[in-house]
Amino acid sequence: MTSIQLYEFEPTRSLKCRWALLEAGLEFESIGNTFEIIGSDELKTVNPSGKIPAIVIDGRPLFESSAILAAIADLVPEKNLIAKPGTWDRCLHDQWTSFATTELEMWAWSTILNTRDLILSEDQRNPEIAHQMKDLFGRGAEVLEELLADKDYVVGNQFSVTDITVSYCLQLGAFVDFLDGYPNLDAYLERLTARQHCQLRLPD
Ligand SMILES: N[C@@H](CCC(=O)N[C@@H](CS)C(=O)NCC(=O)O)C(=O)O
Repeated sequence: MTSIQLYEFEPTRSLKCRWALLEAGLEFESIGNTFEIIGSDELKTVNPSGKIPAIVIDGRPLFESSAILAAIADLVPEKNLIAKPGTWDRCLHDQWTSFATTELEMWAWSTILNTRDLILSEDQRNPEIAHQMKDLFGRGAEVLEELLADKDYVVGNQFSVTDITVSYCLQLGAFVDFLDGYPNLDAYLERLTARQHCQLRLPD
């Protein structure tokens, strides 16, 4: 049996990895699940930046949530949680994962960092950037709104870990009120949150 240790803290990006592990039906050990795990010496042995999520699979450490999701999905090819390596759909997985993290998550996360007392101190924060970030987020959201006009899922029209990444990035946008006026994205998020193992928590 594959041995898996997930370094996580519930309200963070690690929820994507927990969601993928549950979809995969893989047993895993949860390590941390407190704020104190972030930046700890223990975590730095797996991820030198001290950030979560990080994972150890059969003794091999891996960090970056997108890489972790692909690794989890590839452990259970029979579950079709990711397009097969070498296919064009796998290229599309890479495309949309990169798109979501750089064209959506980046702007929403920057807004969260600059408007909330989380990681940056008050003198380091600049809440004024929120308007600009919303505009940039909107450009990415428009692209996905169009893509999902006649599709239920991002790649191959079936659920995959690509949807975990994309929906998490959209959810971050919803938290900072960037997601008004996108009916297809609303329907997509509702579809995903209806899944038994979904870990997204959308604002009311
Ligand atoms: N690109 C990384 C981002 C990891 C990340 O920034 N994690 C946050 C929690 S969501 C963290 O641990 N931040 C601590 C810090 O910035 O010091 C990924 O997707 O895994």
